[in-house]
Formats: sequence, C-alpha cells, structure tokens
Amino acid sequence: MRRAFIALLSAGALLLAAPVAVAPPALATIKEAAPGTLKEAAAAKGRVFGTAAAQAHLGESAYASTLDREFNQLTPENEMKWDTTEPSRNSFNFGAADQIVGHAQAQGMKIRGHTLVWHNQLPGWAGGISSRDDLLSAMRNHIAKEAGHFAGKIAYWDVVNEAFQDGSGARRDSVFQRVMGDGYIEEAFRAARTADPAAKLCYNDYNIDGQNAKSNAVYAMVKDFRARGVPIDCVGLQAHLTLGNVPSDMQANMQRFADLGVDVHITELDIRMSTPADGSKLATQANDYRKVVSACLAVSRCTVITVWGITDKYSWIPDVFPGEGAALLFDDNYGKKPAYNASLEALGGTDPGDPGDPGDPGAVTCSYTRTAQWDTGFNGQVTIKAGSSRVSSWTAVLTMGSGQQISGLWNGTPSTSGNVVTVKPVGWNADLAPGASASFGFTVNAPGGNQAPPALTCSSP
Ligand code: 9MR
Repeated sequence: MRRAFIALLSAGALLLAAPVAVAPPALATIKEAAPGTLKEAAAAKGRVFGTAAAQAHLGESAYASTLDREFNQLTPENEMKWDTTEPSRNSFNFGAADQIVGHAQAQGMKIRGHTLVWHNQLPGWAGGISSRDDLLSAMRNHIAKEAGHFAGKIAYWDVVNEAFQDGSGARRDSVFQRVMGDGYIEEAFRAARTADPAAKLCYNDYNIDGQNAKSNAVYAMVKDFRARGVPIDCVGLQAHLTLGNVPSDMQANMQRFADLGVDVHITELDIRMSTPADGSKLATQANDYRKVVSACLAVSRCTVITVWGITDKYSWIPDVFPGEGAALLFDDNYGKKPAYNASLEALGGTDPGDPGDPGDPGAVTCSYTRTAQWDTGFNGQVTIKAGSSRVSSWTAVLTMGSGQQISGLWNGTPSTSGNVVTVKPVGWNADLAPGASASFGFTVNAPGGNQAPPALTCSSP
C-alpha cells in the first residue's frame, strides 16, 4: 500500500485543485533543504552553470531534459564557428545557431557565443587570404555580421580563441598571426564591442588553467589591454583536464586575472580518463571536479562554470584521444556520475535523489517546475522521487486548469480523461531505487493565457 501525496504547487494550483483544502504543512513535503540542481545551486552562489550543447541532439528527449533541468548557460558547441556561419565570403548562415539560441532563450539560459576568431573550423577562403588589409576587412566583416546578428542575445563572446602556443607562450602560428601580426587580437575585440556593446568580451584558451608560460603570456596581454583601454571583460579558462591533474594553483591563477579587473570563466570543463571508467577513477574524477568548482567559488570574479558537453555519449574526447573519455558529469545513459554529486555539493546543493525521508517508506513524492512559458502556453516538468524504499513503478496525475491542454509529453506515458491526465513511466524510468527520481516533461497549450500550474498528485505503483 502506497500513500499518495498531493504536491501543492502554488496558491493558484491549490485553488484549481481543491479550493477548500488549505494544508500549508504539505508544502514542506516537497521543499528541498538545499538546491537540487547544478543551476539552482550555482545561482544561490551568484554563479552560472553552463554546458556546451549541439543543436543536432536537442530532439533527443533525455538530452534536452537534462540540459534544461541542470544548466542555465549554453555554449553552442560548433554552430557559431566561422566555417558554419560564413562558409563563403560575406554569405552568412545562422540557421543552426538561431535554433539553439531559441532553445536557450525559451529556457531562460544565458548564451555564450563561441567563437568569432579561431584558427580551427575556419573556412578555406579565409585561411587563404594573404594581404593584411584584406584579412582585416574580412575579419571585421565577420565579427560585425555575426556578433551583430546575435546582438542583445549573447551574454559573453569568446572573441578570440586559442591564439597562444603551449609551452613557450609565443603567439600561435595562424593565418591571422602571420598576415596581420600581434595587433589582430585587439582589432577583433574592438570590432566585437562595436557589433554588440552589451556582451562581455572574453579571450578563451586551453592549458591556461594554472600558472605557466602560456597563461603568463595571456596574463601579460590582458594586462596590456586593460592598460590601453582595449575592450576585454573576461578570460576563459577552458579546463580540458586529465584525471588527477587539476592544477594546484588554479585558484591563484584565476585570482591574478581577476585582479586585472576582468571576470574569469571556466568555459570548457571536462576531466578525461582512460576508458573504461571504474569506481576508483570516477571517485578521483569527482574529487577533481570538486576542486575546480571550489577554486572558482573562492574567486569572486569567477562567475561562470561551463562543462564541455552534457553526456559522455557525445563528448569530443574519444574522437581526439582514442582510449580516453568519460570526462563529463552524466554518463552515456544520462545517469548522474559521482562527479555530478561532487560538483553539486561543492556548490552547496544536495541531490534530491539522495536517500530521503526515512519516515516515508515506500512512498513517492513529486514536484512540478515550469521550465518555459510563452503567451499561449508553457512547458512543465514533473519529478517523482522514491522515499527510502525501492519502487517498481509510479503514477502521476495532472489536473489541467481551464483552457489548458497538454499537446506533447515526453519521458512518460499519458492517458487523458477530460481534464485529468494520468502519466505512467515509459519503461526505463519506472523502477526507482531508494531516493532516486524520474522526470517527465510536457507542453501545455493555453490559448487564453492560463499559466497556472496543473494540480499534481502521485503515488506508487
Ligand atoms: O567539441 C568540438 C568538436 O565537436 C569539434 O569537432 C571540434 C573541432 O575543432 O571542436 C570542439 O570544441 C573545441 C572548442 O571549440 C574549442 N576548444 C577545444 C574544444 C575541443 O576540441
């Protein structure tokens, strides 16, 4: 026998469900003691927690729901790169980028533009220019058109990416460097400021996470830019790290950049290991993520932490480093890895999937969040959480308000009777270990503008 819980969503939902059943203590049933997602925990610390994401995967429901649940900043992984946006000269294609930007905006996520000037993923026509004036004009046009197209939507731009060499800290030998010389970086920043005055403009690079010749060179450049009034607002430390090798001076390195008057962002965090993963490697990785998050929290100007992908399934690592991978916070099946829990804890959060209230043996509780809204509808997400005993299945019942209709539902199996929608699992998310949770999402059409949350109850099985 399972108990059913009525989750009180808001005073409005309460009125819809049962106008007389005022029961304030039930609120405590669904109230979490600490933030339960990365983005909520980061927000409580005044930080943003982001991920790279690919437009091509947004149609995969577990991908989109994990993205939307956990992250409040999105970096398009490839869609804004020069070869995609300007494949031939002065002919622009923003289709894929517009789509992923639209998704991020609907979710209220900040967007990181990535990246305006980079030697990789550069179209052949640009790489073939040999006159300084011509390349400068092509670069200025690219920045004006791309940053101009997205102006007002971008929180941060990676204006120039990876312009320094490993080891020596000398400038990387790229077409920009060869043809335009050292001055191209500041030209790019000036053009970006003109095109989108509201975006924070960042220099982004890898292997500058600790203090070394390369980060020293970037430091000297930022110091010089600040002294001469070249517009730069932030430095991105990519943080593509290997297991057990978080630089011990990462915090000190971030602090020295912050002391120049720029924000510091961790922009592409992943921590790779030799595959297959095992418990010991995953524990080391969790500790590594904890160190990175804690270092950021110790520096007040470290305001953004972004991981380079949601799930290990789509990480760039195995393609480039064969035999390595498992570098991210969610495994191939979107399961939370120890690194996820360590990152959340370092941010002061607690996984609501942790074994919960021992006073509720066998019960499930549920909660609702609105994940997007527009004039005539909204998206909602329901999370069902097992108590201290395993449950083999669950049922959630949504009572829709007046003028509301569910037009799509994912990660659940709905059946509708009048304004009551009963949702069962889809199979893979039926069985919940003690304290574990499952979520489903749905879209509500509400042409009359009724945004009130549906009333929600849940039970097991
Ligand atoms: O993750 C990106 C991968 O899908 C691309 O194939 C690759 C091509 O250059 O770029 C990857 O992202 C890179 C990022 O844009 C800049 N820093 C290093 C990242 C990993 O290579």
